Amino acid sequence: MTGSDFTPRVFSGIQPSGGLTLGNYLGALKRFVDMQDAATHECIYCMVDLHAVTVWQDPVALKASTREAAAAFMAAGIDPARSILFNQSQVPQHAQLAWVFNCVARMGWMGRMTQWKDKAGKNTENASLGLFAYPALMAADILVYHATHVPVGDDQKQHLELTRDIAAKFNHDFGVDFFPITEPVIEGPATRVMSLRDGTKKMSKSDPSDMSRINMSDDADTIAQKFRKARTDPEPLPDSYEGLKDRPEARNLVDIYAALSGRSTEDIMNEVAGWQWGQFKPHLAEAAVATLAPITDEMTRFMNDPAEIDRILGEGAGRAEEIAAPILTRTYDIMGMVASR
Ligand code: AQP
Repeated sequence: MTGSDFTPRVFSGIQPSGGLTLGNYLGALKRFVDMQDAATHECIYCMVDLHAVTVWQDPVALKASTREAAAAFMAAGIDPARSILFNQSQVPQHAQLAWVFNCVARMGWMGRMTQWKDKAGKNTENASLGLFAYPALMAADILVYHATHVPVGDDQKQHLELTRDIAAKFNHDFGVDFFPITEPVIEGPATRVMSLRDGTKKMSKSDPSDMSRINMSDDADTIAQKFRKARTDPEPLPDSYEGLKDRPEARNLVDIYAALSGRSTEDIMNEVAGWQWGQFKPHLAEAAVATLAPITDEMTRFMNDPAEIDRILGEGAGRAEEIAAPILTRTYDIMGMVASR
């Protein structure tokens, strides 16, 4: 059975491990909104707090970041009446199915995950068991809703492949066609926005340097300053996108500008060929502010009413659980566990 035999359903999530970045916006949030607005799929979006705690999170900061992320989702255009919006820890079936998948996935599969290697670094002895098992929880997040499509940034491609492997192994081991083989949706001009300090590293909310990223909560002056200080090289902009091949920082800024302005990179190169960075960077900052300022204002408005955010997340969790609970019960049943009370 493939994804096409199931109800078209989208699931995706963002870790509330800090304030969301322009990378999260362009690579994920903006596309979540597009999929909601296309109205071809039921959409389920989640603040994945159980993933966030695979590395240390200050409890007060985690609560604030979860509400801030929810505000960012809604400010960017997620409508909780049309999409289901909630935080992961409120729906217990995520963790319950993750345990099942911990028993389906193989140690070797998990050990090959590049995110595990990157985040655990050399000191794997000291990394949490949760960080190692992270991809099994991600598979559970998706499959507990029988989601058929998952919009993500490029960095999540390997985890999505593992989700497909887990679904296929479960179906094969138990002789069923129960879990869909989910399709990743990795498309658009900004599937990997890079750090402003190092064009070979992904822009990340947990990078120690705040100058490496644009936060969705940054004001216009901060955005202009971060782009002004963004690392580049001494050469002017070339007349073709090809000319950016070995210039990662330069290419990143052009990619960001193309994504923000909704234009092709070829079109952008026609406009900016021969420009110096002193001319291009203010232009880029202006485009970023034009996109982000209305969203940031709306985020502030939502964040002024945390009780309302909590109410929306609670309501979303109830709707999510209505879908997840029977799928978990059926999973237990397939495995021979007595699930009814
Ligand atoms: N730089 C990026 N460019 C494009 N897409 C990105 N995403 C994240 N960074 C970029 C996409 O955003 C979604 C949510 O990601 P996440 O926050 O759950 O985890 P992450 O990918 O690990 O993001 P961070 O910012 O790097 O988080 P930390 O620092 O906490 O690990 C995903 O779809 C991701 O692809």
